[in-house]
Amino acid sequence: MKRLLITLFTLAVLLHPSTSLSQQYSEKQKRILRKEITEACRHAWNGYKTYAAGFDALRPVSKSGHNWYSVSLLMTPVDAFDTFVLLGMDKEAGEAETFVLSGLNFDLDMEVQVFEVNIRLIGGLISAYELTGNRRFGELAADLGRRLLPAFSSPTGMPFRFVNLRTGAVRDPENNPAEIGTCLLEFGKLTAITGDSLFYRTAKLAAMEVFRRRSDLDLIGTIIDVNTGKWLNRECQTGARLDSYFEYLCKAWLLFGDAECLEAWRTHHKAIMKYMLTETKNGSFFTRVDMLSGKETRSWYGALDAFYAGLTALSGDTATAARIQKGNFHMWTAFNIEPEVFNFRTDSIIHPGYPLRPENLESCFYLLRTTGDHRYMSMGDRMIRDIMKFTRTESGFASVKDVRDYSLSDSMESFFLAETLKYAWLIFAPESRLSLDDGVFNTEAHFFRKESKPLR
Ligand code: DMJ
Repeated sequence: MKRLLITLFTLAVLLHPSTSLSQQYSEKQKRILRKEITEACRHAWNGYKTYAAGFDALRPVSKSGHNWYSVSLLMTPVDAFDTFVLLGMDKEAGEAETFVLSGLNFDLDMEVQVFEVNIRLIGGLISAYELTGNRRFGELAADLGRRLLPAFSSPTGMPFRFVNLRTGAVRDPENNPAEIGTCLLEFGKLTAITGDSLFYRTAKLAAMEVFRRRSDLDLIGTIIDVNTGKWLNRECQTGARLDSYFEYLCKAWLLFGDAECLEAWRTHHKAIMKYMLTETKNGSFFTRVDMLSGKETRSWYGALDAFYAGLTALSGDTATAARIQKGNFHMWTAFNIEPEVFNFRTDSIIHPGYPLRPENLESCFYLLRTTGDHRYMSMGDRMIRDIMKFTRTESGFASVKDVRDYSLSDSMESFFLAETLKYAWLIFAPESRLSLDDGVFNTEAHFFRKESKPLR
């Protein structure tokens, strides 16, 4: 009997999901991992410099450069600069700085997507300004911010998706909460830097116009017409098109002490927990629901949703965050590398790509910081090793076209340098290197220092 009990106990320990994640990392192991991640970062940058210098991004399979629009906005150097500074890669930081300060000019008769240039360029320039004190970075950020303001000229104050940098002409009123609400942090910082309150007022009004249109269940939809204020798609989810709207409400409180944003964040978060959080044997996932009825539309979850575990931890609920992260890790390990979207009830893949996204590692970082539990280092270790093993090419790192066969596609998004490698490195770095008491990361992992005076 005693032997049977011991065998059962041993089996239970071995099968417990945390067993393989119970490793404690020594200082030496962490140092080695940081070194490997720094080397990966250097490899990606060398590829960019050799094959795509001056372009927005590297095409790592064809070894060429790619621009988003007709003229390069130097997405990769701007996005990567603060990662190089954080990782102590001084030579690379100097090179990225030279690209940016000698090549960046926003006076272009060219249409850009407000959301993307805001999080990557204004975000990158603000953190560069705060890190170096070089006013030129701040001036570039403010110049781009002013050129984005005409996008908010809709009858509701919510922005159009595209704006011409020189003429202010706008296009595409069918916008989504993430692209509408994800200016709060950058525009708040621009208000602090320039003293012009218009930036934060504009971004805040836009975010609050989304909040005002929440359903009786405190949920929102996926697409809204910024001219009429009417929802065009009523599906609520935590991933694409909604993710950073929720993130910025919470972080505008942390960064600027904006109590209205805190209230909005709490309202949505409560509803998300009530109607969307779904427990399974593999961990917790957020399902998609109709904003009016709260009824499930599709049990789809993916790489972008994974950030919400970190946000939940950051906002203080580490127990729920741990269950969501268990689901995130399942998503990673069940399919070799996480797919863009899968059905968490049937464990089947909906969209099979992995474009080098950071969110799963990002959540490991926040859970590690908030709980101190080394299982999140083990998770991060597994993920970054898979990334290095399966996505490395001769000239950089490539997105995975299909996680089932590890086939690659010809793209290395700038967020790989801005976010993925930064969060990976931070997981193994001493807390003293960057304290979450001092500020918050924008949604592209650019660190903004906390403001002493509240904004509203
Ligand atoms: C990044 O540009 C940002 O993190 C954004 O909020 C979501 N998508 C990518 C990374 O996956």
